[in-house]
Amino acid sequence: MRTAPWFARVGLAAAASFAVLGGQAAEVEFAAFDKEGKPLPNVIVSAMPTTGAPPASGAKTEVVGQKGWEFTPYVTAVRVGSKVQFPNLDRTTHHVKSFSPAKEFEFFLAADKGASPVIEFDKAGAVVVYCTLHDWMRAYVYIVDTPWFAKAAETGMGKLTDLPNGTYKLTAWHPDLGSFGTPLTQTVTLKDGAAKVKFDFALVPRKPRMPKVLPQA
Ligand SMILES: [Cu+2]
Repeated sequence: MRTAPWFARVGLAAAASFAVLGGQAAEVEFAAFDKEGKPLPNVIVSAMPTTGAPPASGAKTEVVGQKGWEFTPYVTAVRVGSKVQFPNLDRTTHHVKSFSPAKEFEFFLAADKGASPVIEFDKAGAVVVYCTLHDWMRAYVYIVDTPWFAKAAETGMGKLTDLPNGTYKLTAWHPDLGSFGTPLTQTVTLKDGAAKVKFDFALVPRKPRMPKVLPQA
C-alpha cells in the first residue's frame, strides 16, 4: 500500500533522504499509484533541469514488435531523435497506424516477411500506435527531450540515474493519458544521492483486452 515508510517522509525528502553516493551523481526513485492506491506500472517519469539544457545524449533505436496479435512492449520511452523498428513477427498482416500529433505514420506489414519499417521520432509527445485490423492491439511511444527517463515496473516503481546535482521538473505520464491528457509534474532538488518521489494518478488503468478467440493466421 501507499504507506511504506519513505512515502510518509516525502515532504522531508529534499532535506533528509539523501544517501551520499560520492561525486556529483544523483538519482530519483519514484513510485506511481492509481486512483485506488495500487501500484501503477507503465508510467514514464522524465526529468528536465529547470535551468539550462540537458546534454544531447540518449537517442537510440528501440523495437516494438507485433507478436501473437499484440504489440510488444506495450509502452516504450525514447529520447527525441530516436528510431523505433516495428517488425511483424506474426503469420498475419498488421496495419500499423498513428494519428498522434507528435508523429503520424501508417504501414501495412505483410505476414512473416521480416519487414521492419523504421520510424524516427523527432518531436516530444505521446504517440498512440494502433493496428486497424485488430482493434485491441495498442502500443505507446512516449518521446522526451531529456536523457533522464525511466518506465515503472509492475511494482509501479522505477529509477532515474546519473543526474547531475540541481533542480529538475519531473513529469509522470501514463498511457491512459494518451496524446492529449495532462501528465503529473513536481519539482525536485537533487544533491549527491537518491530522492524519493511519489505520483498519485487519478485513474484506474484500462488496457484493451484481447479477444478469447483470435483470428486465423
Ligand atoms: Cu494487427
